[in-house]
Amino acid sequence: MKTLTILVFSASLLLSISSLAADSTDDLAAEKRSIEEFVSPDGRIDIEAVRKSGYQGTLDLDGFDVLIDPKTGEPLVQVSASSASPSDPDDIYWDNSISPTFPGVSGAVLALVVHDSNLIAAGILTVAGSVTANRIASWDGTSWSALGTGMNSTVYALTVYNNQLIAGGQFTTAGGKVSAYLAQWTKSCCVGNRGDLNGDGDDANILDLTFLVDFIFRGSGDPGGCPNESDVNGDGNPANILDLTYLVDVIFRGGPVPPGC
Ligand SMILES: [Ca+2]
Ligand SMILES: [Ca+2]
Ligand SMILES: [Ca+2]
Repeated sequence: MKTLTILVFSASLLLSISSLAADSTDDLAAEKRSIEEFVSPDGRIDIEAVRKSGYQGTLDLDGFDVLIDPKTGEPLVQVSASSASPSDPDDIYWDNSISPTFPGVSGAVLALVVHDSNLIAAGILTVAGSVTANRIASWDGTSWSALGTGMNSTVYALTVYNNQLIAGGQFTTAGGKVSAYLAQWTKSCCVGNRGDLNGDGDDANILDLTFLVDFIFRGSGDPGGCPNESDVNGDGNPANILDLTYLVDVIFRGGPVPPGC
């Protein structure tokens, strides 16, 4: 009987403690109300709602940032950028390998597009990975590379038009050339058909032939600047004897025009 009395006493004591704890939690909650209760949809603090509630005391700012409207000086409330759950199960799907903490890109990315199987990122960045990439950079799945010397100011938009990458923004030069606000990136040095070995813009003429003869037999000149143009027959090997015979065929025997780039 004595044991039963002790048990009943212990149980009622536990109940008292737990209800006391619940009461004190309620009291704490009542002491501090979230600012969320008093924010209007446009992010302003609804003083009228505060007055009507009759509440006085601390406002809980957890999950919110308070900013000052630069024009009016009025406080503005917005959901805190850091309030997202730190351990959402779907976080496993985010992969930071494209831009790890260091050395990802050095500034904001404002535009993304896929061009020529690469991801092109542009914005205000000036470094991507370990390369200098002024406002635009290319990600090939493994590493970053620059697109020439890039732009002298912010790139806001990218698109692909006629297979060419087009950038728009506040820049006035692209690749060191005047290119106000719009620029086209021509990745391939080869234009149209192959055969412009000397790089003068004309394909497969006598000047290209003499250039190639000089290169093969006299070791002068360098058609390596644009391998696709100097691979006249398109077999993957630039500026060799087969390209020379192809070129001779084109010029003196009416052979087929060199394949496209
Ligand atoms: Ca050409
Ligand atoms: Ca030429
Ligand atoms: Ca060839």
